[in-house]
Amino acid sequence: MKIDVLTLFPAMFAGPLDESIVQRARKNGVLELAVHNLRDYTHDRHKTVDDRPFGGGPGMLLKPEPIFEAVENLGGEKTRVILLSPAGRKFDQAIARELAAQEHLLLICGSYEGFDERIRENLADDELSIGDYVVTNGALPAMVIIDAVTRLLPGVLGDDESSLDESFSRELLEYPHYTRPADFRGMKVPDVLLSGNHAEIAKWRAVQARKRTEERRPDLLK
Ligand code: 4GY
Repeated sequence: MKIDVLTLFPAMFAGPLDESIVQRARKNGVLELAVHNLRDYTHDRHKTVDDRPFGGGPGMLLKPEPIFEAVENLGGEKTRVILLSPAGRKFDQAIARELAAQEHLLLICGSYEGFDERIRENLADDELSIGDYVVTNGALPAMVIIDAVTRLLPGVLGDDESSLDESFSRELLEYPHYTRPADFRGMKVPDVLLSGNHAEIAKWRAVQARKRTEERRPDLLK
């Protein structure tokens, strides 16, 4: 899969995507990632990417010309062009799976007060939000989406890493996990997990996952 990112803060992407599973996917050629500075698609002396809203009001908007030009340069037939802003549909594991099936994503990070509406209406295929809060710009949201999508690409996760996706595939939270020591400062691991009775252990885990989901995330059961 190819992912292009359009941002005013390309330096923010150094680090998170150079580690761990995403870095491994890049090295293996499963993910081809390129981060582009929106200012490189301007033509004026000041590299202007923003302007004041018609009708007045506070703040600045991302102007259409550099973003249209960038998409025309970077995009093709099979590109899914995605805006990132709090006004988008809420990103979740189902959308991550949907995106992981695409050939080419072009993620456009929001900045300032947001986008000129014509970008939304005439250029974007989709608009996504990572949650109902506002961060300073779309770089962190883009990295969240890239990370969640990359780990779903075929061949990226090894067998023992894959299991974590199951809790959301089953749409339940994970049951409680314990490792050694069996008694840490008097805090004991539940006896059933030390019993060696695998049927009982599976039953206990299913009950715990259900209980935890009911308590913390009843919305997942609806
Ligand atoms: N939440 N999900 C988000 C965000 C920064 C003001 C529009 C989010 O995706 N992006 O908070 N982005 C804002 C800042 C203008 C983008």
